[in-house]
Amino acid sequence: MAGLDWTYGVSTLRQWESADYEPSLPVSEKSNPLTRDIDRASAYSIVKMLQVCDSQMFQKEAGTIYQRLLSDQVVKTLMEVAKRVEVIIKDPQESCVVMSGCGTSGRLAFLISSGFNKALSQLNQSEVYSYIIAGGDRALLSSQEAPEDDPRLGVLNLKKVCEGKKRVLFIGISCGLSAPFVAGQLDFCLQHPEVYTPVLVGFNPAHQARDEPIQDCTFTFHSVVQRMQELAKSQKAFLINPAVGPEAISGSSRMKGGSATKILLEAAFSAAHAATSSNTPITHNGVLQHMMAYERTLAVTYSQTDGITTLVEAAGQSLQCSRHVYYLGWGSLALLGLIDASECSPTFGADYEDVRGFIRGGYRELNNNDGPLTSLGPKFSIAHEDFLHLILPCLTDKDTVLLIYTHSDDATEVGNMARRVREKTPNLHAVYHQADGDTAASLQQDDIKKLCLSTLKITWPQEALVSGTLQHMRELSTKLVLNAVSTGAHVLKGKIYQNHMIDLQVTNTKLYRRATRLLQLSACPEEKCEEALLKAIYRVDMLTLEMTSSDITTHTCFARNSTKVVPLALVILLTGWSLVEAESHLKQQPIVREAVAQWMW
Ligand code: S6P
Repeated sequence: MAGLDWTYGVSTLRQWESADYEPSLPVSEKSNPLTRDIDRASAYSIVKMLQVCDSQMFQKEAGTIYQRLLSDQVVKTLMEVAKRVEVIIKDPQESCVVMSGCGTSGRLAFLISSGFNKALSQLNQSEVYSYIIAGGDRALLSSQEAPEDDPRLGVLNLKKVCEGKKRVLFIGISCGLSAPFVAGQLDFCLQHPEVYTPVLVGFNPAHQARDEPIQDCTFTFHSVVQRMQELAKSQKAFLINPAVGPEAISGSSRMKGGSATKILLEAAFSAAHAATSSNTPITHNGVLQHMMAYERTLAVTYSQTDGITTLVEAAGQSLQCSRHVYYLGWGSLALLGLIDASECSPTFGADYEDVRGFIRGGYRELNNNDGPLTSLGPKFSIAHEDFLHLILPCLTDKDTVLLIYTHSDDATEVGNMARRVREKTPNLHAVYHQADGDTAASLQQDDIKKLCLSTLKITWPQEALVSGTLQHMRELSTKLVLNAVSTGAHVLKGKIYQNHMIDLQVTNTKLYRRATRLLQLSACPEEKCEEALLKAIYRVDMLTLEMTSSDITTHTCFARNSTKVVPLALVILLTGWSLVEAESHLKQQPIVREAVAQWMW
C-alpha cells in the first residue's frame, strides 16, 4: 500500500455518492471505493482505511442528494423523538420505549436500553426502555440470521413486550431498511396508531428501502416506509435515515451502521434525560453538540493508530495460526467485546471459538431479558470465571488476550486477571480508558501496564466527564477499536476478497441476494450464479426440480448446515469443475482471497 494517500481527494471520499456508482445497490450494500484493496493492505493501512471510512459518517450534506448524520432534518427529527421520550419518562406507568432489530441492530437496542435504564434507576426513576432482538436473547451472543426474515415473529415479540401499555414509542432499527422482522413490527404500529408511534432508524434513503415481496405479507419494507413518510408530515411517525457511506467491508453494517445507530439514539435519549432530570430544554444545538462529541471520539480513538495496529497484528497472527482472540472486559465496555465477538461468525464465517468475549460478573452484569443462557452451550459461557476455568488452562502464547477496562474499574481485579493470563502467555494487551489528569489511577495502571505487551491508553478530556457523555464516548471508542481488531485480523487471515466477504453464511434473504451478487464477480450471468449457489448449498452437481422450485426460505434453511457455500460456488463457476473437485481444491487453498485470485486472474 506504499504511496496510499490518507488524505484522499474529495472525489474518492465521495465517489460512492455519484449516481452512476453501483446504481442498483442501496448505500448500505455498495462497496466502498476507499477499501477496494483492503485485502492486500498491511495492518497499519487497514486501520487507516477504517479511520477514513468511519470519518465518512460525519461528512457534510452540502452538494449531495443524501441526508447526513448532522443534517438539520436529522437533528430536528431527533429532537421530536427526544420530546416523546421525555413525556414517557415523566409518565412511565403505562408507556414505554421499545427498540428492536436483527443481528447487530438488536444487540445495539439491548446495549442502549441497558445503559439508559441504568441511568434512570440511578435517579430512582422507573425504567422505560425495552429491547427486542430477532431470535431472542441467544442472538445477543450468537448468530441467528434466519428470524430476520420473519415479520410475524417480529409482531409477536412486540405485542409481548408492550402488553398492557397505552403509549409506545417503537424504534425499529434496520440499517439497510430491509429486515422483514422490523417491517412487520412497523406495519403493526401503523395499524394501531392509538398506542404506537413508529420510528425507523436506518442508513439508506427512503427510496432505497427493500422492495422485495415478503412471504405471506401484503407489504414490503419499501411500502411501509412510504406509509411512514406520509405520517411523518404530521409527526405521527418518524424516519431517521441519514446516509453514512458504504461499509469498509461491503454490507457489514455492524460497523458504521452500528456506530451511527448508537450515536443517533444516544443523542436523542440523552437530550430527553437532561430535560427530565435537570430541566435542560431539548434544543437543536444541544442534540447537535452531543453528536459532535462522537466526531471527537473518532479523532481521539484514531489518534492511537499505532496502538490499534499492534492489536490488529497480534489478533491477525493468532487467527492465521488457527489460535484465538479473547476480550476480557469490565462493565459496559465488556458488552462491546461480547457483541464484536458474536459478529465474527456471521460476518467472517468464523468459529465461535476464534474470537470470544467475556464480561466481569457474567449474566448478572449483562442483565438480559431471559437471564443466564449458559445451558444453551459452551459459547454462552461469558463470565471471567468461565474464561479462567475453560480457556486459561489451554492458553498458549499464540493466543491474543485483550483486557478492556476504565479507570473506574477495580484495578486490583484487573491486575489479578492480568497476572493469571501472564503466567500462560506474554501475548497480553490492554485497552484502557482514563480521564485526563487521573493520576491516582495511573499508579496501579503502571503495574498492569508492565504485564502487558502493549497498552492502548485512551485519555478523555475532563469536559466529557462534566457533560455526562464520557460513558458513550468510551463505548463508541471501544466499538471502533474492537471492530478494527476483528475485521483487521480476519482480513489478514485472508477472509476478504477486495472488500467483499466471500465466505458469508447464506442464512437469510438479504445474505442470499448478496451471495448471488458476489458470484457475479465471476462475470457469469445471474441465473448461472444462482444455479451454482444452489449446487453449493445442496452439495449436488445436478439440481433436482424440487430444489430449483423451492423458495429462498427453504434454500436458506438448508444452507444453515452447509459451509464454504459461496467460495465453492465461485470455484464451480470459474473452473467448471464438479462439486467434489471444487471442494478438494478449496481444501488445498482455504484462503479465500488467494483461492479467488488464483482462478480469476
Ligand atoms: C451485519 C450483521 C447482521 C445485521 C443484520 C441486520 O454486519 O452481521 O447481523 O446486523 O442482518 O441488518 P439490518 O440492516 O436490518 O440492520
